[in-house]
Amino acid sequence: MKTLFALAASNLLTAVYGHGYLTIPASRTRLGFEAGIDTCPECSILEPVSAWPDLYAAPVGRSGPCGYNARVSVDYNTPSDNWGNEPVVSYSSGDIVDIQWCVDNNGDHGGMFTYGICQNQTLVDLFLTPGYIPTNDEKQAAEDCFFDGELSCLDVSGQTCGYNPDCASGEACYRNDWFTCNAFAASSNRGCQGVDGAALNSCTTTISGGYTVTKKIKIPDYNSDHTLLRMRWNSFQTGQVYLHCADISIGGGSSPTTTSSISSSISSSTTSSSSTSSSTSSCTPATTLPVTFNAKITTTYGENVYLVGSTTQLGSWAPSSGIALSAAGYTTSNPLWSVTLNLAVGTSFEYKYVKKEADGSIVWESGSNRAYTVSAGCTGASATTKADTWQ
Ligand SMILES: *[C@@H]1O[C@H](CO)[C@@H](O)[C@H](O)[C@H]1NC(C)=O
Ligand SMILES: [Cu+2]
Repeated sequence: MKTLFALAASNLLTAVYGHGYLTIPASRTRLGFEAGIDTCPECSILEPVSAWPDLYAAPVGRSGPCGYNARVSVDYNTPSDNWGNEPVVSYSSGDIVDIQWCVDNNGDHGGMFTYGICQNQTLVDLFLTPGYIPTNDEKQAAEDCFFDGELSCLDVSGQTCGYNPDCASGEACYRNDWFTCNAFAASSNRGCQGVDGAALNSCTTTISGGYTVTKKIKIPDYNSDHTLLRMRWNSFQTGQVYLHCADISIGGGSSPTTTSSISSSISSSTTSSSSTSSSTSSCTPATTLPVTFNAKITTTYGENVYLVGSTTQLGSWAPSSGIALSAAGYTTSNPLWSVTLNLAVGTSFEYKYVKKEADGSIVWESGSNRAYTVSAGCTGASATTKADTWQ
């Protein structure tokens, strides 16, 4: 692993120009490029951020789920004359469809990519309202919702799932090397061997020519006359995340279509923030506070997950004394293991997740220890959430 990182760092100087963007369905970025507004569609980048190995760590900031291209000062989180006013494609619930993005030849930085559909129309509507640019908080809330609605590669039966985060570290499908050509761990797998094995210029980029990267997704059981498909690529080699949206519609689902106006969502968020501030005025500082650890960890039947850490409460690094997590919220598309602990305010500790196999053996996470500090709060505060992904 060390060697790989050293190699990646030395490539950095020559590979900083790469990048990619969602092409099928036509993303807002692609439409901006085709309209002549965006001169480098593959350059819409959230950077510098921690993009690896915790795929969920980096806040989306101004980039939002749909991307902000700083080169041309275009925010794709709001509709314009050329994108966002209507769906570019209609899907039906249960459809298996090809989704494609285009990576530039000069720097397909490896890592993982994922697609999501946020099933909260109130949130998505913020991104469909002409003239309205969502706040950074709204962008983050939507991104969290896209993570909740992550479309698992494994939902498409028979699909090879390398490069997708629903494969856990250690599984054969867990891949983070070059998507297409010139693998950066080069000696044995140099050449076009990646996701599509596609030819140079099989899609359009403005820097060095693009290669297509295609995967199938399964459209979820959901209805919306106008919603968004979000692509997120976490680069392995650089501190970069690529975010893009396409406007789509989905029919045929069993859940009812809901519509709500932007004004109602804004006034409800104003109401909730004012009620929060009024409750803050009667704050009794808490000595312990609840913290919910939400860990995305793909497991097989018979495997269980424990949190083990540096404090006695967390088992003093002995897996046999660790805290068991619950799989009550676990689904294929969202492999969630969860536990809520009451922790002493001000405590700092380190921890890791372990998998306990059916035969009792223990598998530790790789990487460095995770760290957490319990910050101060009021008595009765609801749990703080710590989102983690198996590393
Ligand atoms: C949808 O998002 C809004 C705005 O964040 C939130 O108030 C509402 O509770 C969410 N609805 C559901 C069903 O999660
Ligand atoms: Cu790049």
